[in-house]
Amino acid sequence: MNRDQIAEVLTEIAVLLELKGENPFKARAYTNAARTLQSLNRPLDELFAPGAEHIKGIGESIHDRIVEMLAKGKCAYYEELKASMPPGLLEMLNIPGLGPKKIKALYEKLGVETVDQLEKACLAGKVAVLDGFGEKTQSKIVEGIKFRQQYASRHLLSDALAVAEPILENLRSHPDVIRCSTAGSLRRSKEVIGDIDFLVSSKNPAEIIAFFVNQPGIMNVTAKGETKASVFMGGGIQADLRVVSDAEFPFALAYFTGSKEHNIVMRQRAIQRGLRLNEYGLFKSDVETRDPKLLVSCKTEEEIFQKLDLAYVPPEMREDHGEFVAAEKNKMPRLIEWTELKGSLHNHSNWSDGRETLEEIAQHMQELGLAYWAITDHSKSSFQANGLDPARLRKQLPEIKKINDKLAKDGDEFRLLTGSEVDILNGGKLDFDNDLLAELDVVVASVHQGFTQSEEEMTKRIIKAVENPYVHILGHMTGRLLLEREPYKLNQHAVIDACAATGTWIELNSNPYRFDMDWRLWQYAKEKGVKCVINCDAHKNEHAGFLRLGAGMARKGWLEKSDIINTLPLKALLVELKKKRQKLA
Ligand code: DGT
Ligand code: CA
Ligand code: CA
Ligand code: ZN
Repeated sequence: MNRDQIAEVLTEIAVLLELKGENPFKARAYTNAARTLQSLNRPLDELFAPGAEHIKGIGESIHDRIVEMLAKGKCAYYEELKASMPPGLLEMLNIPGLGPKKIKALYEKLGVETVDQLEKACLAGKVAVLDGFGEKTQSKIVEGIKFRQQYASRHLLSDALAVAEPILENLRSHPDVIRCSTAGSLRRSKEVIGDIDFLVSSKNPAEIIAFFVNQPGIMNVTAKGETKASVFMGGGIQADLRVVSDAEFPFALAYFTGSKEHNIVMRQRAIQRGLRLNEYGLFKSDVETRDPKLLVSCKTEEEIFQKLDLAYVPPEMREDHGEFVAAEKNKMPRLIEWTELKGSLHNHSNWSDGRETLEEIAQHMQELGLAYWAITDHSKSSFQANGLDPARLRKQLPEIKKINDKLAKDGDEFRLLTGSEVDILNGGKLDFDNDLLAELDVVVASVHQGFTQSEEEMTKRIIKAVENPYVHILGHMTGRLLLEREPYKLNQHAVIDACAATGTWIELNSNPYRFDMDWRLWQYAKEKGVKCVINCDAHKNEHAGFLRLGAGMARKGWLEKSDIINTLPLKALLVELKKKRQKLA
């Protein structure tokens, strides 16, 4: 266990003792010991070596418990204390305004053991009438519970980015900031974010902390120290900032970028080389240390990887998903850049449930500098999305041609492509006949209803659809909506195999609720030779921006430019769009 972890256990022991109603001096001794521990600079291994002099402010029994934690990685006394108490009580400590004393009273007088029970008791007015509580405290607790629910929740990548990017910009322009970056899951481009992590290097941490906690959009400052702070942003997203010296920056960046799983392997590699890697540095030492005299200096993350005989691993790949094997052999993929994407092949217009007209879409996407944009409105079975029947679709085709003719006449190279997002019906039949599908440039096939089938039925249904020679792309493979709807049951590997066998492409749907197919499966798909299409599934012009998020997910799936169909220029794309039909039809 490291210093922070041990200090945390000591602090929790103090709280548990208070909750138990033990002698307050005993509890305070643990709190003080935790603080003392944090303030000592020498390595713990030295301070608590056998025979070492006892430290002032840490009594005999606490000293022994620290020695135990260093040796065994756990503390029996703490485990016992915790086991003797309903776990919900500790959880209540996270509610603003509730301390051990109040929690103890609620437990003893109302039998409240969980946050849920506490909320019910408040709503029934039972808390207000207790001695030392009152109406005001009761409503504060209810508020605190609501706040905590937001705190505990997780957030879409897009929401976290919207909050983080302006703050990062502000930090970057502060004169005392030397280097700064996001870290954590946000930097790794995870599809769902717990909290936002910022890292800054500076010679003036106090100034940076003060600047940070005064950023616009901050609702509440939950912790503020000399070199770190935690805040709540609008939307209930928590953000942490750490300020380090510039020499520490690359090590802290690598550490706080994670993932935890990735870090563990990095640390192991360091140990195998007689080194120690932690958030403070890489040290020539075979025990945990932060002694600057032992530091192997690295100016960048790249150098840290180098010292561990690894090629640089981009943040998106740091998931312990095979990156160490690739980096050892210097066989890293050259990951896709979103600027290499030339358009999107799954999008809607106001003919179905999209917002803009065909003309507005064409103009906007052309202005963005894209090369093409497929219009794939819904088919008739998606009546809730105003899906097109064959007659309306056949009317849409000449409208698109008209726009393209005008573009050609003006010497513009941008083109709309015709298409459909055709429903995969129960049993795998498509919503349109092949005759009609054959007239379209791009056919995306997706499931939009009948989500509750068995895995076997759903797998058969989708495989049947991808076997259709006119289906280019399998749309949002699992139907999941992140934080809202679970994926339907599906054997995704079997579907990938079927796509490989038929030459069907799989969509990486870049809508931040979807990111479907999941990044974890792309390495397998790539191995099988399946191509990816990074699609916006745009329902508004502003959804073109999803391309960047989708590329982030593709990077997590190790995808390169050559794996992704919509990096092709128009001419090459049109050739590719004919291949499956030529082979199978
Ligand atoms: P999140 O916030 O849940 O979306 O995920 P992360 O990865 O941002 O996690 P967070 O914010 O708790 O911590 C940021 C990074 O710090 C994490 O990715 C790895 C590193 N880290 C935090 N705690 C530990 C730990 O106990 N051990 C190791 N090896 N790394 C840790
Ligand atoms: Ca985080
Ligand atoms: Ca964090
Ligand atoms: Zn769609």
